[in-house]
Amino acid sequence: MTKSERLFQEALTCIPGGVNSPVRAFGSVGAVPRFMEKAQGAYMTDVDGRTYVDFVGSWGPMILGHNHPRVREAVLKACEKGLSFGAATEAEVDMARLICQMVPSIEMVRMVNSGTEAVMSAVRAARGFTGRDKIIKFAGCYHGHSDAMLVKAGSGVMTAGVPDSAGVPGGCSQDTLTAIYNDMQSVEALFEAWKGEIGAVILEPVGANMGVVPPAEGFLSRLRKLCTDNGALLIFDEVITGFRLGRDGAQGYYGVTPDLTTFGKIIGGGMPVGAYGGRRDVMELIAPTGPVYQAGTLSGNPVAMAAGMAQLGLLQETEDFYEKLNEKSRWFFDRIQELIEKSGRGYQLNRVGSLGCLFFTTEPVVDYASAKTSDTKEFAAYFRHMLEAGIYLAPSQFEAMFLSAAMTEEDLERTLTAMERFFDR
Ligand code: KE4
Repeated sequence: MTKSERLFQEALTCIPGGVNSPVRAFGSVGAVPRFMEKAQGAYMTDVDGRTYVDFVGSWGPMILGHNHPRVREAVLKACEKGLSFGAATEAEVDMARLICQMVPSIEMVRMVNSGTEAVMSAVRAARGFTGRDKIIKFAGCYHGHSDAMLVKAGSGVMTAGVPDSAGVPGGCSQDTLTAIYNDMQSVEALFEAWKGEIGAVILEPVGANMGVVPPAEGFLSRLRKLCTDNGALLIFDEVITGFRLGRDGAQGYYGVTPDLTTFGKIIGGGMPVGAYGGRRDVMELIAPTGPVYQAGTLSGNPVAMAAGMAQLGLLQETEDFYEKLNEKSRWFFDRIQELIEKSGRGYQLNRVGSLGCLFFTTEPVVDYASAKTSDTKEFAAYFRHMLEAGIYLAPSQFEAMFLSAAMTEEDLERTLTAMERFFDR
């Protein structure tokens, strides 16, 4: 029995599913989760001493690679002054100013502790600002586990959101309407059916929780216009794309400005950090200056700020950081495309910047329904094959590959070789 197997058995006795977040349980890929011991640069090493090229990167935060010395040193230095004060600190001002500098649409920003908290708070701010309860989300987009976001995909135009989890009262999800990603008609129909009642539209500007699904040409700009014309706020959930696609995330990459943006992952440099921000006239409604309540014991924690500032600082000051990462990613994904063509299997590859997803389906993947045509059994076999080859992928067909600046050409060639062997088996 490996140490991971033993630890998993023990974990199952005292943690639901043996994990602190469901996807880590490897439930859909038929393997025992690898318990990780340490990580450095592009690699993670499990408790049995096996090292992997890591394409999960803690689900996005590790864009520089793991344990970057600048980030680690900043954290250790901050720890020397104490771990948490529950009081205002200079670090929070520095962090807020840096985010506002890097993302032009952010006039004010509030730090929280996770992407879930950021989305929950941004939705509340939008409802408070517009005085409207209805919000529109898109099937296949994931925005964390707050009640209003856990609604079944695919409800019809007139039907209120139906909970997609036990424990979510209908009252919490009835005001969440679901549209189809990349389908403007489905959004227009909801605005028509609920005229004057839609407070906000929230989406991942690049879908990355149904695998990777880029916005169709003009989709984001048409959503922008629809929201403006109807007095609704446009919320970009950039928990994944923020500081990933560029300094100013997807909104900079596609040139569309939301009213509010949510962040997570990269802004914490590996520590638990989320944030939401945007228009000053909206953010000034947040307590204590306004009637929209939101709070958090460890929000803006000085050690977490030190990690986030170090990471964002490196991203801002490193010459051509994104050009280099996106060029390396383009080269890598082009090579995968060649392997797919050579295999004759017709699989689909979607990619944007350093995010990508290989779908085990021959249907172009443009939304949740087409993503779901993927053969998840074939994906599971591919996942296990790659894991055995020392390549650590997200244990689900409906996640993304996250490339990091630490990955070398050799790491990527090794990954491509393992992929080719799978296609040739
Ligand atoms: P957290 O609460 O997990 O920090 O963030 C929630 C969230 C919000 N918005 C987007 C676009 C997200 O992708 C996420 C969380 N992403 C998943 C991975 N797809 C986190 C991994 C997990 O749940 O363990």
